[in-house]
Amino acid sequence: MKNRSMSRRDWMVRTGSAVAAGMLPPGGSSDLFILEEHRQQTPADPPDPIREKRLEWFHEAKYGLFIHWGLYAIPAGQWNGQRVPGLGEWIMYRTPVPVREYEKLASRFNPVKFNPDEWVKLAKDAGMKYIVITSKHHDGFAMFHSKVSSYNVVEATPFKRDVLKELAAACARENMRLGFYYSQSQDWHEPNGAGNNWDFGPDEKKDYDQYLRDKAEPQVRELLTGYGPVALIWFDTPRMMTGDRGQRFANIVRSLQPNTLIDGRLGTEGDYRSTGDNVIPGQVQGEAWETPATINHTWGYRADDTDWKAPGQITFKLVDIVSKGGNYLLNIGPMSDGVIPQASQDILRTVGLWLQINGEAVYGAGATPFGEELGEASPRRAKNVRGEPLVYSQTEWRVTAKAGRLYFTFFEEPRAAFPIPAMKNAVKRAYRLADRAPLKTKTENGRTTLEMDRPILDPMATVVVVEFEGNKVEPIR
Ligand code: H79
Repeated sequence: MKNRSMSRRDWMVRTGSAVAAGMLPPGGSSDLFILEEHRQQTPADPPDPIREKRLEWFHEAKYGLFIHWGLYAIPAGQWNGQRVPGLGEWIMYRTPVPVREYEKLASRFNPVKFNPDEWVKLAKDAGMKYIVITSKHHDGFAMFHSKVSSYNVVEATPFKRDVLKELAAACARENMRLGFYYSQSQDWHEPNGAGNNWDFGPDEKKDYDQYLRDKAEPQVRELLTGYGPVALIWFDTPRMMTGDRGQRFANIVRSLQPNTLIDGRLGTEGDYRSTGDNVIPGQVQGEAWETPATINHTWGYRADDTDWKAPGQITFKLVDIVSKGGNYLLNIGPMSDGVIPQASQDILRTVGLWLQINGEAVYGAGATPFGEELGEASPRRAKNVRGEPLVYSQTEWRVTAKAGRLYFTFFEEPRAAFPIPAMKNAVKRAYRLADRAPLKTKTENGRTTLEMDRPILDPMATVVVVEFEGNKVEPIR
Protein backbone atom coordinates (compact mmCIF):
# COMPACT_ATOMS: atom_id res chain seq x y z
CA MET A 1 0.00 0.00 0.00
CA LYS A 2 0.98 3.61 -0.17
CA ASN A 3 1.71 3.55 3.54
CA ARG A 4 5.33 2.78 2.93
CA SER A 5 5.93 6.42 2.26
CA MET A 6 3.88 7.32 5.30
CA SER A 7 5.46 7.63 8.73
CA ARG A 8 4.33 5.31 11.49
CA ARG A 9 2.73 8.29 13.23
CA ASP A 10 0.80 9.44 10.19
CA TRP A 11 -0.42 5.96 9.70
CA MET A 12 -1.66 5.73 13.26
CA VAL A 13 -3.34 9.09 13.03
CA ARG A 14 -5.09 8.06 9.84
CA THR A 15 -6.29 4.78 11.29
CA GLY A 16 -7.94 6.52 14.19
CA SER A 17 -7.49 6.98 17.88
CA ALA A 18 -8.94 3.60 18.82
CA VAL A 19 -5.86 1.97 17.42
CA ALA A 20 -3.52 4.53 18.92
CA ALA A 21 -5.21 4.41 22.30
CA GLY A 22 -6.07 0.84 22.92
CA MET A 23 -4.34 -1.58 20.65
CA LEU A 24 -0.68 -0.72 20.93
CA PRO A 25 1.63 -3.65 21.56
CA PRO A 26 4.68 -2.92 23.72
CA GLY A 27 6.87 -2.28 20.73
CA GLY A 28 4.51 -0.16 18.66
CA SER A 29 1.74 -1.16 16.34
CA SER A 30 3.95 -3.14 14.00
CA ASP A 31 1.66 -6.09 13.64
CA LEU A 32 -0.98 -3.76 12.28
CA PHE A 33 1.25 -2.67 9.43
CA ILE A 34 0.45 -3.99 6.03
CA LEU A 35 3.21 -3.40 3.56
CA GLU A 36 3.18 -3.37 -0.19
CA GLU A 37 4.97 -6.70 -0.15
CA HIS A 38 2.01 -8.33 1.55
CA ARG A 39 -0.21 -7.68 -1.43
CA GLN A 40 -1.66 -11.02 -2.28
CA GLN A 41 -1.31 -13.22 -5.29
CA THR A 42 -4.57 -15.05 -5.74
CA PRO A 43 -4.68 -18.53 -7.23
CA ALA A 44 -5.93 -18.88 -10.76
CA ASP A 45 -9.60 -19.03 -11.62
CA PRO A 46 -11.08 -21.55 -12.51
CA PRO A 47 -9.81 -23.90 -9.82
CA ASP A 48 -7.00 -26.21 -10.81
CA PRO A 49 -7.86 -29.83 -9.87
CA ILE A 50 -4.21 -30.68 -9.05
CA ARG A 51 -4.06 -27.73 -6.69
CA GLU A 52 -7.39 -28.71 -5.11
CA LYS A 53 -5.95 -32.17 -4.44
CA ARG A 54 -2.79 -30.68 -2.88
CA LEU A 55 -5.00 -28.54 -0.65
CA GLU A 56 -7.15 -31.36 0.73
CA TRP A 57 -5.19 -31.84 3.96
CA PHE A 58 -4.97 -28.07 4.41
CA HIS A 59 -8.76 -27.67 4.29
CA GLU A 60 -9.13 -30.48 6.80
CA ALA A 61 -6.40 -29.17 9.15
CA LYS A 62 -7.62 -25.59 9.79
CA TYR A 63 -5.23 -24.87 12.65
CA GLY A 64 -1.42 -24.84 12.56
CA LEU A 65 1.51 -23.91 14.78
CA PHE A 66 3.90 -21.27 13.47
CA ILE A 67 7.32 -21.22 15.14
CA HIS A 68 9.70 -18.27 14.81
CA TRP A 69 13.05 -19.34 16.17
CA GLY A 70 16.48 -18.01 15.36
CA LEU A 71 19.44 -16.01 16.65
CA TYR A 72 17.10 -13.11 17.52
CA ALA A 73 15.84 -15.16 20.48
CA ILE A 74 19.14 -14.36 22.24
CA PRO A 75 18.82 -10.54 22.37
CA ALA A 76 15.06 -11.05 22.90
CA GLY A 77 14.24 -7.40 22.17
CA GLN A 78 17.28 -5.67 23.71
CA TRP A 79 20.58 -4.65 22.14
CA ASN A 80 23.47 -3.57 24.38
CA GLY A 81 21.06 -2.97 27.24
CA GLN A 82 18.75 -0.80 25.13
CA ARG A 83 15.19 -1.80 24.39
CA VAL A 84 14.62 -2.03 20.63
CA PRO A 85 10.91 -1.62 19.87
CA GLY A 86 9.04 -3.67 17.31
CA LEU A 87 9.12 -7.29 16.27
CA GLY A 88 11.75 -9.41 18.04
CA GLU A 89 13.01 -10.98 14.81
CA TRP A 90 13.52 -7.51 13.29
CA ILE A 91 16.08 -6.39 15.90
CA MET A 92 18.99 -6.50 13.46
CA TYR A 93 17.14 -4.11 11.13
CA ARG A 94 15.69 -1.82 13.76
CA THR A 95 18.87 -1.21 15.77
CA PRO A 96 20.51 -1.55 13.14
CA VAL A 97 23.23 -4.12 13.86
CA PRO A 98 26.12 -4.54 11.42
CA VAL A 99 26.42 -8.05 9.99
CA ARG A 100 29.81 -8.68 11.64
CA GLU A 101 28.27 -7.87 15.04
CA TYR A 102 25.04 -9.80 14.61
CA GLU A 103 26.91 -12.86 13.36
CA LYS A 104 28.54 -13.16 16.77
CA LEU A 105 25.21 -14.26 18.20
CA ALA A 106 25.77 -17.60 16.49
CA SER A 107 28.66 -18.44 18.81
CA ARG A 108 26.23 -17.99 21.73
CA PHE A 109 23.37 -20.06 20.34
CA ASN A 110 23.24 -23.19 22.47
CA PRO A 111 19.61 -24.21 23.17
CA VAL A 112 20.41 -27.23 25.32
CA LYS A 113 16.78 -27.52 26.40
CA PHE A 114 15.51 -27.91 22.83
CA ASN A 115 13.30 -31.00 22.78
CA PRO A 116 11.60 -31.52 19.43
CA ASP A 117 9.33 -34.26 20.77
CA GLU A 118 7.97 -31.85 23.38
CA TRP A 119 7.35 -29.23 20.70
CA VAL A 120 5.40 -31.69 18.59
CA LYS A 121 3.52 -32.86 21.68
CA LEU A 122 2.55 -29.26 22.40
CA ALA A 123 1.18 -28.84 18.89
CA LYS A 124 -0.79 -32.05 19.28
CA ASP A 125 -2.15 -31.10 22.69
CA ALA A 126 -3.12 -27.75 21.22
CA GLY A 127 -5.16 -29.48 18.52
CA MET A 128 -2.93 -28.14 15.77
CA LYS A 129 -2.55 -30.22 12.63
CA TYR A 130 0.59 -28.78 11.06
CA ILE A 131 3.74 -26.96 12.07
CA VAL A 132 5.60 -24.29 10.11
CA ILE A 133 9.04 -23.29 11.44
CA THR A 134 11.47 -20.60 10.30
CA SER A 135 14.25 -22.29 8.34
CA LYS A 136 15.77 -18.89 7.56
CA HIS A 137 14.29 -15.55 8.53
CA HIS A 138 15.28 -12.12 7.16
CA ASP A 139 18.50 -12.19 9.23
CA GLY A 140 19.81 -14.85 6.84
CA PHE A 141 20.74 -17.44 9.47
CA ALA A 142 19.83 -21.02 8.50
CA MET A 143 18.38 -23.20 11.24
CA PHE A 144 19.50 -26.27 9.27
CA HIS A 145 22.74 -27.74 7.94
CA SER A 146 23.16 -25.93 4.66
CA LYS A 147 25.98 -26.75 2.28
CA VAL A 148 25.77 -23.42 0.47
CA SER A 149 26.24 -21.14 3.49
CA SER A 150 28.19 -21.89 6.65
CA TYR A 151 26.02 -19.30 8.43
CA ASN A 152 23.91 -22.09 9.83
CA VAL A 153 23.05 -23.75 13.10
CA VAL A 154 25.34 -26.75 12.60
CA GLU A 155 28.50 -24.98 11.46
CA ALA A 156 28.32 -21.62 13.23
CA THR A 157 27.06 -22.50 16.72
CA PRO A 158 28.31 -24.51 19.69
CA PHE A 159 25.01 -26.41 19.49
CA LYS A 160 26.03 -28.06 16.19
CA ARG A 161 22.67 -29.84 15.83
CA ASP A 162 20.39 -29.62 12.81
CA VAL A 163 17.26 -28.23 14.43
CA LEU A 164 15.07 -28.83 11.38
CA LYS A 165 16.27 -32.38 10.92
CA GLU A 166 15.43 -33.21 14.54
CA LEU A 167 12.05 -31.54 14.35
CA ALA A 168 11.29 -33.33 11.07
CA ALA A 169 12.10 -36.66 12.70
CA ALA A 170 9.86 -35.87 15.69
CA CYS A 171 7.02 -34.84 13.35
CA ALA A 172 7.43 -38.02 11.30
CA ARG A 173 7.15 -40.11 14.49
CA GLU A 174 3.89 -38.37 15.41
CA ASN A 175 2.37 -37.99 11.95
CA MET A 176 2.53 -34.22 12.21
CA ARG A 177 2.84 -32.28 8.96
CA LEU A 178 5.84 -29.96 8.83
CA GLY A 179 6.44 -26.92 6.65
CA PHE A 180 9.27 -24.42 6.41
CA TYR A 181 9.17 -20.64 6.46
CA TYR A 182 11.87 -19.34 4.10
CA SER A 183 12.62 -15.65 3.58
CA GLN A 184 13.36 -15.72 -0.13
CA SER A 185 13.96 -12.01 -0.75
CA GLN A 186 15.16 -10.38 2.40
CA ASP A 187 18.50 -11.67 3.62
CA TRP A 188 20.30 -9.12 5.73
CA HIS A 189 23.44 -11.27 5.92
CA GLU A 190 24.14 -11.23 2.18
CA PRO A 191 25.52 -8.28 0.20
CA ASN A 192 23.06 -9.05 -2.60
CA GLY A 193 20.04 -10.07 -0.52
CA ALA A 194 17.22 -7.56 -0.05
CA GLY A 195 16.80 -5.42 3.03
CA ASN A 196 20.22 -4.68 4.50
CA ASN A 197 20.95 -1.12 3.43
CA TRP A 198 23.06 -0.26 6.51
CA ASP A 199 25.92 -2.61 5.53
CA PHE A 200 25.36 -3.05 1.82
CA GLY A 201 23.63 0.06 0.47
CA PRO A 202 20.35 0.40 -1.39
CA ASP A 203 18.63 -2.68 -2.81
CA GLU A 204 18.41 -1.08 -6.25
CA LYS A 205 22.17 -1.48 -6.71
CA LYS A 206 22.30 -5.14 -5.73
CA ASP A 207 22.96 -8.15 -7.90
CA TYR A 208 19.87 -9.82 -6.59
CA ASP A 209 20.11 -12.82 -8.91
CA GLN A 210 23.56 -13.65 -7.55
CA TYR A 211 22.03 -14.07 -4.07
CA LEU A 212 19.08 -16.04 -5.43
CA ARG A 213 21.23 -18.41 -7.50
CA ASP A 214 23.97 -18.92 -4.88
CA LYS A 215 21.95 -19.05 -1.67
CA ALA A 216 18.17 -18.81 -1.67
CA GLU A 217 17.38 -21.22 -4.51
CA PRO A 218 19.90 -23.90 -3.43
CA GLN A 219 18.73 -23.62 0.19
CA VAL A 220 15.10 -24.18 -0.81
CA ARG A 221 16.33 -27.18 -2.78
CA GLU A 222 18.10 -28.46 0.34
CA LEU A 223 14.93 -28.10 2.40
CA LEU A 224 13.02 -30.16 -0.14
CA THR A 225 15.57 -32.94 -0.39
CA GLY A 226 17.02 -33.53 3.08
CA TYR A 227 14.03 -33.30 5.42
CA GLY A 228 11.43 -35.80 4.27
CA PRO A 229 8.02 -34.77 2.99
CA VAL A 230 7.57 -31.00 3.29
CA ALA A 231 3.94 -29.98 3.79
CA LEU A 232 4.43 -26.35 2.89
CA ILE A 233 7.01 -23.73 2.00
CA TRP A 234 6.03 -20.46 3.58
CA PHE A 235 7.66 -17.62 1.61
CA ASP A 236 7.41 -14.05 2.90
CA THR A 237 7.84 -10.40 1.87
CA PRO A 238 8.27 -10.82 -1.90
CA ARG A 239 10.42 -7.80 -2.62
CA MET A 240 12.08 -7.72 -6.00
CA MET A 241 10.32 -10.93 -7.04
CA THR A 242 9.95 -9.56 -10.54
CA GLY A 243 10.34 -11.36 -13.85
CA ASP A 244 10.74 -15.13 -13.47
CA ARG A 245 12.23 -14.97 -9.96
CA GLY A 246 9.14 -16.19 -8.14
CA GLN A 247 8.49 -18.82 -10.76
CA ARG A 248 12.03 -20.17 -10.33
CA PHE A 249 11.21 -20.98 -6.71
CA ALA A 250 7.85 -22.47 -7.69
CA ASN A 251 9.62 -24.70 -10.23
CA ILE A 252 12.05 -25.93 -7.57
CA VAL A 253 9.19 -26.78 -5.21
CA ARG A 254 7.04 -28.44 -7.87
CA SER A 255 9.86 -30.48 -9.36
CA LEU A 256 11.19 -31.79 -6.04
CA GLN A 257 7.96 -32.29 -4.08
CA PRO A 258 4.83 -31.80 -6.17
CA ASN A 259 2.56 -32.14 -3.13
CA THR A 260 4.21 -29.35 -1.17
CA LEU A 261 2.00 -26.30 -0.78
CA ILE A 262 3.26 -22.81 -1.58
CA ASP A 263 1.79 -20.00 0.54
CA GLY A 264 0.56 -16.69 -0.85
CA ARG A 265 3.71 -14.60 -0.44
CA LEU A 266 6.10 -15.98 -3.00
CA GLY A 267 5.56 -13.16 -5.45
CA THR A 268 4.02 -15.42 -8.02
CA GLU A 269 0.92 -17.54 -7.76
CA GLY A 270 0.84 -19.87 -4.76
CA ASP A 271 -1.66 -22.50 -3.67
CA TYR A 272 -3.64 -20.28 -1.37
CA ARG A 273 -3.99 -16.68 -0.28
CA SER A 274 -2.09 -15.48 2.77
CA THR A 275 -3.72 -12.54 4.49
CA GLY A 276 -1.60 -9.77 5.96
CA ASP A 277 -0.01 -10.60 9.31
CA ASN A 278 -2.78 -10.85 11.93
CA VAL A 279 -5.45 -9.87 9.42
CA ILE A 280 -8.75 -11.76 9.47
CA PRO A 281 -11.08 -10.92 6.58
CA GLY A 282 -14.55 -9.64 7.43
CA GLN A 283 -16.38 -11.98 5.08
CA VAL A 284 -16.30 -15.51 3.67
CA GLN A 285 -13.53 -15.83 1.10
CA GLY A 286 -14.04 -17.95 -1.98
CA GLU A 287 -10.57 -19.47 -2.28
CA ALA A 288 -8.27 -21.25 0.16
CA TRP A 289 -6.65 -18.84 2.59
CA GLU A 290 -4.69 -18.59 5.84
CA THR A 291 -4.13 -15.96 8.51
CA PRO A 292 -0.65 -15.97 10.07
CA ALA A 293 -0.98 -14.53 13.55
CA THR A 294 0.86 -13.83 16.78
CA ILE A 295 -0.12 -15.06 20.24
CA ASN A 296 1.30 -11.85 21.75
CA HIS A 297 2.64 -9.12 19.42
CA THR A 298 6.03 -10.34 18.32
CA TRP A 299 6.91 -13.42 16.25
CA GLY A 300 10.45 -14.06 17.46
CA TYR A 301 10.81 -14.17 21.26
CA ARG A 302 10.91 -10.83 23.14
CA ALA A 303 11.37 -11.00 26.90
CA ASP A 304 9.14 -7.93 27.42
CA ASP A 305 6.16 -9.02 25.35
CA THR A 306 3.88 -10.81 27.78
CA ASP A 307 0.65 -9.38 26.38
CA TRP A 308 -0.79 -12.76 25.48
CA LYS A 309 -4.12 -13.31 23.78
CA ALA A 310 -6.50 -15.18 26.05
CA PRO A 311 -7.59 -18.73 25.18
CA GLY A 312 -11.13 -17.46 24.61
CA GLN A 313 -9.88 -14.87 22.10
CA ILE A 314 -7.92 -17.51 20.24
CA THR A 315 -10.89 -19.86 20.20
CA PHE A 316 -13.02 -17.07 18.78
CA LYS A 317 -10.47 -16.25 16.09
CA LEU A 318 -10.15 -19.91 15.14
CA VAL A 319 -13.88 -20.46 14.75
CA ASP A 320 -14.27 -17.06 13.07
CA ILE A 321 -11.58 -17.95 10.52
CA VAL A 322 -13.02 -21.42 9.87
CA SER A 323 -16.49 -19.90 9.43
CA LYS A 324 -15.01 -17.72 6.67
CA GLY A 325 -13.32 -20.67 4.96
CA GLY A 326 -9.76 -20.10 6.18
CA ASN A 327 -6.93 -21.56 8.25
CA TYR A 328 -5.30 -20.14 11.39
CA LEU A 329 -1.51 -20.34 11.65
CA LEU A 330 -0.80 -19.25 15.19
CA ASN A 331 2.76 -18.37 16.19
CA ILE A 332 4.92 -18.96 19.23
CA GLY A 333 8.49 -17.74 19.80
CA PRO A 334 10.72 -20.18 21.70
CA MET A 335 13.49 -18.76 23.89
CA SER A 336 17.19 -19.12 23.13
CA ASP A 337 17.53 -22.08 25.50
CA GLY A 338 14.95 -24.01 23.49
CA VAL A 339 12.06 -23.57 25.91
CA ILE A 340 8.68 -22.35 24.71
CA PRO A 341 7.43 -19.68 27.13
CA GLN A 342 5.19 -21.39 29.65
CA ALA A 343 2.38 -18.85 29.31
CA SER A 344 2.06 -19.52 25.58
CA GLN A 345 2.08 -23.28 26.20
CA ASP A 346 -0.70 -22.95 28.76
CA ILE A 347 -2.84 -20.86 26.42
CA LEU A 348 -2.42 -23.29 23.53
CA ARG A 349 -3.26 -26.26 25.73
CA THR A 350 -6.41 -24.57 27.07
CA VAL A 351 -7.66 -24.07 23.53
CA GLY A 352 -6.64 -27.68 22.85
CA LEU A 353 -8.92 -28.91 25.63
CA TRP A 354 -11.82 -27.04 24.08
CA LEU A 355 -10.98 -28.57 20.70
CA GLN A 356 -10.88 -32.07 22.14
CA ILE A 357 -14.56 -31.65 22.92
CA ASN A 358 -15.63 -29.35 20.10
CA GLY A 359 -13.16 -30.09 17.31
CA GLU A 360 -15.88 -31.55 15.11
CA ALA A 361 -17.05 -27.97 14.52
CA VAL A 362 -13.58 -27.00 13.26
CA TYR A 363 -11.61 -29.75 11.50
CA GLY A 364 -12.77 -30.25 7.94
CA ALA A 365 -15.62 -27.80 8.47
CA GLY A 366 -16.60 -25.37 5.76
CA ALA A 367 -17.68 -21.75 5.78
CA THR A 368 -21.00 -20.40 6.97
CA PRO A 369 -23.79 -20.57 4.37
CA PHE A 370 -25.32 -17.43 5.92
CA GLY A 371 -23.11 -14.48 6.81
CA GLU A 372 -25.55 -12.30 8.75
CA GLU A 373 -23.77 -13.32 11.98
CA LEU A 374 -20.48 -11.78 10.80
CA GLY A 375 -21.72 -8.22 11.03
CA GLU A 376 -23.08 -5.44 8.91
CA ALA A 377 -21.48 -3.40 6.20
CA SER A 378 -21.09 0.27 7.02
CA PRO A 379 -24.30 1.96 5.82
CA ARG A 380 -22.26 4.93 4.64
CA ARG A 381 -19.85 2.69 2.76
CA ALA A 382 -16.88 3.50 4.95
CA LYS A 383 -13.66 1.68 4.10
CA ASN A 384 -11.24 -0.04 6.47
CA VAL A 385 -7.46 0.67 6.53
CA ARG A 386 -7.00 -1.67 3.58
CA GLY A 387 -9.57 0.16 1.50
CA GLU A 388 -12.07 -2.70 1.75
CA PRO A 389 -15.71 -2.10 2.72
CA LEU A 390 -15.85 -1.61 6.47
CA VAL A 391 -17.82 -4.25 8.36
CA TYR A 392 -19.08 -3.64 11.88
CA SER A 393 -18.38 -7.13 13.09
CA GLN A 394 -20.62 -9.10 15.39
CA THR A 395 -19.01 -11.62 17.68
CA GLU A 396 -21.87 -13.41 19.46
CA TRP A 397 -21.90 -16.54 17.34
CA ARG A 398 -20.43 -18.23 14.27
CA VAL A 399 -21.52 -21.05 11.98
CA THR A 400 -19.40 -23.74 10.37
CA ALA A 401 -20.78 -26.44 8.11
CA LYS A 402 -20.41 -30.04 7.01
CA ALA A 403 -22.65 -32.22 4.86
CA GLY A 404 -26.09 -32.30 6.53
CA ARG A 405 -24.86 -30.41 9.61
CA LEU A 406 -24.43 -26.91 10.88
CA TYR A 407 -22.35 -26.05 13.92
CA PHE A 408 -23.47 -22.97 15.80
CA THR A 409 -20.71 -21.82 18.14
CA PHE A 410 -21.96 -19.39 20.78
CA PHE A 411 -19.46 -17.08 22.42
CA GLU A 412 -22.08 -15.28 24.41
CA GLU A 413 -25.37 -16.26 25.95
CA PRO A 414 -27.74 -16.59 22.98
CA ARG A 415 -31.33 -15.35 22.98
CA ALA A 416 -33.59 -17.81 24.80
CA ALA A 417 -35.31 -18.71 21.59
CA PHE A 418 -32.55 -18.54 19.04
CA PRO A 419 -33.82 -18.25 15.47
CA ILE A 420 -31.83 -20.29 12.96
CA PRO A 421 -31.26 -18.13 9.87
CA ALA A 422 -33.86 -18.73 7.20
CA MET A 423 -33.16 -21.74 5.00
CA LYS A 424 -35.11 -24.02 2.70
CA ASN A 425 -33.84 -27.17 4.44
CA ALA A 426 -35.90 -28.64 7.24
CA VAL A 427 -34.23 -29.10 10.60
CA LYS A 428 -34.09 -32.72 11.73
CA ARG A 429 -32.68 -32.30 15.21
CA ALA A 430 -30.38 -30.20 17.34
CA TYR A 431 -28.05 -31.08 20.21
CA ARG A 432 -25.21 -29.69 22.23
CA LEU A 433 -21.90 -31.04 20.90
CA ALA A 434 -20.13 -31.35 24.26
CA ASP A 435 -22.60 -33.72 25.92
CA ARG A 436 -24.99 -34.55 23.05
CA ALA A 437 -27.85 -33.15 25.12
CA PRO A 438 -30.81 -32.67 22.77
CA LEU A 439 -32.19 -29.19 22.31
CA LYS A 440 -35.85 -28.43 21.86
CA THR A 441 -36.69 -26.82 18.57
CA LYS A 442 -39.79 -25.05 17.40
CA THR A 443 -40.71 -24.63 13.75
CA GLU A 444 -43.24 -22.05 12.63
CA ASN A 445 -43.85 -21.02 9.03
CA GLY A 446 -40.75 -22.93 8.02
CA ARG A 447 -38.53 -21.01 10.44
CA THR A 448 -36.90 -23.00 13.26
CA THR A 449 -35.84 -21.66 16.64
CA LEU A 450 -33.60 -23.34 19.20
CA GLU A 451 -34.66 -23.41 22.83
CA MET A 452 -31.40 -23.00 24.68
CA ASP A 453 -30.71 -23.97 28.28
CA ARG A 454 -29.22 -21.21 30.38
CA PRO A 455 -26.55 -20.68 31.27
CA ILE A 456 -24.86 -22.21 28.25
CA LEU A 457 -22.57 -25.08 29.12
CA ASP A 458 -19.08 -23.85 28.37
CA PRO A 459 -18.02 -20.33 29.36
CA MET A 460 -15.45 -20.33 26.55
CA ALA A 461 -17.80 -21.28 23.72
CA THR A 462 -20.68 -23.72 23.34
CA VAL A 463 -21.35 -25.60 20.12
CA VAL A 464 -24.83 -26.64 19.04
CA VAL A 465 -25.14 -29.09 16.17
CA VAL A 466 -28.12 -28.68 13.87
CA GLU A 467 -28.83 -31.57 11.53
CA PHE A 468 -30.88 -30.72 8.46
CA GLU A 469 -32.41 -32.42 5.43
CA GLY A 470 -30.05 -32.67 2.48
CA ASN A 471 -26.32 -32.06 2.35
CA LYS A 472 -26.03 -28.39 1.66
CA VAL A 473 -27.92 -25.51 3.17
CA GLU A 474 -29.97 -23.39 0.82
CA PRO A 475 -30.33 -20.08 2.61
CA ILE A 476 -33.38 -17.92 2.01
CA ARG A 477 -32.11 -14.37 1.54
O1 H79 B 1 7.88 -13.43 9.96
C1 H79 B 1 6.98 -12.50 10.49
C2 H79 B 1 7.46 -11.10 10.29
O2 H79 B 1 8.80 -10.91 10.70
C3 H79 B 1 7.32 -10.97 8.81
N1 H79 B 1 6.09 -11.69 8.50
C4 H79 B 1 5.71 -12.43 9.67
C5 H79 B 1 5.11 -13.77 9.32
C6 H79 B 1 7.30 -9.58 8.37
N2 H79 B 1 8.12 -9.13 7.48
N3 H79 B 1 7.85 -7.89 7.26
N4 H79 B 1 6.87 -7.54 8.04
C7 H79 B 1 6.46 -8.60 8.76
C8 H79 B 1 6.34 -6.23 8.10
C9 H79 B 1 7.25 -5.53 9.01
C10 H79 B 1 6.95 -4.34 9.46
C11 H79 B 1 7.74 -3.72 10.46
FE1 H79 B 1 8.97 -2.23 10.29
C12 H79 B 1 8.98 -4.13 10.95
C13 H79 B 1 7.26 -2.65 11.21
C14 H79 B 1 8.25 -2.38 12.16
C15 H79 B 1 9.31 -3.29 11.99
C16 H79 B 1 9.54 -2.01 8.37
C17 H79 B 1 10.60 -1.75 9.21
C18 H79 B 1 8.54 -1.07 8.68
C19 H79 B 1 9.03 -0.27 9.69
C20 H79 B 1 10.29 -0.70 10.03
